[in-house]
Amino acid sequence: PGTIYLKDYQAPNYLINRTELHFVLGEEETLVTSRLHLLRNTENGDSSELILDGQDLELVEIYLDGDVLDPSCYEVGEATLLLRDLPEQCLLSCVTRIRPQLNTSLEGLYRSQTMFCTQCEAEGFRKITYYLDRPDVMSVFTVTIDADADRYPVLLSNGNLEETSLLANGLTRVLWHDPFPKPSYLFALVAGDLEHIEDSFTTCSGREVALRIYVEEKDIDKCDHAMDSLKRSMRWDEEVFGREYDLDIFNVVAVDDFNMGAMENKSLNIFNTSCVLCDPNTTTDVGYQRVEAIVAHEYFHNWSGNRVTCRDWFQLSLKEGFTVFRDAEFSSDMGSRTVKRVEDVTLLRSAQFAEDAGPMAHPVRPESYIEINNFYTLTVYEKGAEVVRMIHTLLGPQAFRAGSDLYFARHDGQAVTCEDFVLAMEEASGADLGQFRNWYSQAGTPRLTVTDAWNKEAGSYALTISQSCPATPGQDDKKPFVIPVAMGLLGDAGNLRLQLQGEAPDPDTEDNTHMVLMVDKPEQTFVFEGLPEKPVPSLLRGFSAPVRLEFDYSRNDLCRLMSGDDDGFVRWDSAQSLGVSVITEVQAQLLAGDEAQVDPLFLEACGALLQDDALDPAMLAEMLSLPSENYLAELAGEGAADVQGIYRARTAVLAAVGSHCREALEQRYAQLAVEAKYAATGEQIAARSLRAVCLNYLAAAGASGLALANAQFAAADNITERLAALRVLSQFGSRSDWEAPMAKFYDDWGHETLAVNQWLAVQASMPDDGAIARVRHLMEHPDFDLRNPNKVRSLVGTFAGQNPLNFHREDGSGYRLLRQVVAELNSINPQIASRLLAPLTKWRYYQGRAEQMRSELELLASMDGLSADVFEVVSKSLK
Ligand code: HT7
Ligand code: ZN
Repeated sequence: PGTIYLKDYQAPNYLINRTELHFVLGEEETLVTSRLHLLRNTENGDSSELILDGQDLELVEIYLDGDVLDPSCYEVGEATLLLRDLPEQCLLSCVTRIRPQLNTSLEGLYRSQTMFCTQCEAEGFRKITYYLDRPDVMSVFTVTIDADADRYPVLLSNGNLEETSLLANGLTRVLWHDPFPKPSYLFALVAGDLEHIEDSFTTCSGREVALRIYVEEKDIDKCDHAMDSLKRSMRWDEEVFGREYDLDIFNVVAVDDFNMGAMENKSLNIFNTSCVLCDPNTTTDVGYQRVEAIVAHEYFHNWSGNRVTCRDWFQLSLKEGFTVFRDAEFSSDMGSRTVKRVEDVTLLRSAQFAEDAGPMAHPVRPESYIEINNFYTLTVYEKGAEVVRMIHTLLGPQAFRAGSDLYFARHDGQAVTCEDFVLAMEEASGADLGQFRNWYSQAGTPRLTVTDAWNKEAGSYALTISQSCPATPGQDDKKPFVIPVAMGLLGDAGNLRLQLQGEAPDPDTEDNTHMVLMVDKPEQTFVFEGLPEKPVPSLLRGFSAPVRLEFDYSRNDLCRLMSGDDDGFVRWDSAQSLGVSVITEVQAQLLAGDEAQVDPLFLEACGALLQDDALDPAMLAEMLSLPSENYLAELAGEGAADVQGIYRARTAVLAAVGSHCREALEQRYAQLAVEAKYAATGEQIAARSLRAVCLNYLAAAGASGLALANAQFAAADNITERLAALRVLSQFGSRSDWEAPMAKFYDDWGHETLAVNQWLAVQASMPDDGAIARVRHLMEHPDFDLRNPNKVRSLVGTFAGQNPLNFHREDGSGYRLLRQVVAELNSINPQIASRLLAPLTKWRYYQGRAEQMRSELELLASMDGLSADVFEVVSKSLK
């Protein structure tokens, strides 16, 4: 497979002003007739040759302006249709035959259970018909669908339903028209026997929008949370970004077989069932929050993605980074801003930083790819959102909103670039983002090293900050970034007033204990004056930039920040740093053959947190959660991650806290029991999350915790508490502790697909020696299906990603298992195969495992029929 480069971008030489599609859906095959109204794009030369994209298509008929096209005027290639001697303006019509029933890639038109559905982003439309399948070709679509209404009473596409009729052949025909020009990746079609719930939303200008969520009949009671989330999102986007919805109808459909979470097709969002259905017995608290966030994310795309779209796929972060930023702001406004930030930073630091340090590292705006599906990454999404967040920090909320308004007004109906976004931000604010653009073009996580110097006589305190960025594939030397470092200085009695040397005090600033330092050189020193005492610096407040920060804090300093800083994020981060330092120390003790001695300072700090009734329980739960094994491995650095050592040390620390704080943990656990009926409210969710953390410590410490978990499992009226108990039993108990509840869970909830998926995931993450045999056994379970991405992710994805102890077993059996599954999936669903592969690509990190991991990658590389998706990841990982 070849490499595609950003530098080679060329505008299309034809435009497609109107696209008419006609589908005849059948049980064996589907016939697609396209009528493309072509116009030569004279801006781009005057070639009469046109190359359309097409994959796995059978061309049945082809006409130009109503006449059968002479075979000398076209050529069907492996993935193209070449047309010669086209007039400047013409109507090209093709009939193609496709077989959705055999399409296991879940791209293009395919079957999920008994329904037809589509997934066209990024390049799935070319599996439906020959087309200019690229985002800068925007067209007005009219779609007719003929189908048997007994099997498929619901027939949906984008835009408005204009006609329904019964045909002489007994089929039903519907006609949908979408007045907004859109690229092919936003096209959607759904046909099935579906039920729906309906509601309405009145927009800020008084228009009524009909809102519908379509699901299988059995799931009709699980749609209310998504509907409420949708209405909240619509209101929020009006209030915060001034964005109003633009059609009279907005449909959402839930499908079981789906490669990602959801898809923002114009007015016809398609969702993975796991990201839209909610019920207390199938959806955890985290699941409810996820549904709200994803519904919002897809809805927000209507402006950031659909009305203004990407010129090419290198610009993917233009819509994804911006939309993730928007959905994070929405979630922060709906719940706790600090907790949301902590969750996002946890993901960024444990997974995006690793991606940015690995063989697939790429800038937020990549410069090349082999398979675009491999670039729907944490870097493009999450780091992309951090880049937008930094612009927000640099400009301030008002100028940022002015920039966003200008961007939407200027580019409505266009396909544009990240540069256009930055230009709008600059023009609306007057800011110069010249050097800031390095965030778009340079990969890798910058490292900030901070040192301090206290001058008692002068009452001055100097912070010297130097930045560097490690080399990444194809980028050895990096230019300095612009890094906003939000900060404060903590004194004995609280946060100190900040006065920078050489700067006049700012009379306008009410809050003079908080400041954002602009770090834009390799090294800079900031001197603060007028200080009564040596402060403890509170750095990177709110995680104001996606960087690694190094400052030599003493454990006492960390404890002070943890309990006394004004910034919730820094309080949490200090607790994490303390946790990392204590676990690392215990790891060294155990490695030396000594007993684990957990620093009493840490134990006391945990005890103090548990007594802090003023802290929001959700925040307390975050502060008491130890850094994950994956994060600890990432911190260990290349060649140094000892998974077994990390696991043993982390477990020893859990047990020590559990014993030391037993009374306080038991008390909190008892106090937090939710008596009321299950509801996914902030208050109940916070209580359950802190209770789960307490239970985890207690179970790590011994039998009484396991007894509590058993009782919790038996009494629970919701899956959140059931799974929390099951997890604790299966992590810390022996077979006799978890076997019966595990079986009971399946007996009770085996009929609910989404509950079964979580049951698979719990078993996939168990640390015991039987894990690999169990995963292999579960792959034979009647509920497992390699063609269903949710099942694969729950079982195999969780095993490889969340069970480091067993995935990295010394005998290599974990690696072998993953390689075998990837090899099988390669031909079934290449997108899922290559995503699943990610844990193997981190072979450089794991002490003593590099050879085994590499050799599994080599086996994959030598396979016949390797998909472009897997080829790209394997070949780049082996370099
Ligand atoms: N824009 C979408 C990204 C996407 C996708 C979704 C479902 C299946 C396959 C997909 N390929 C790309 C989802 C989003 O970010 O909102
Ligand atoms: Zn998105």
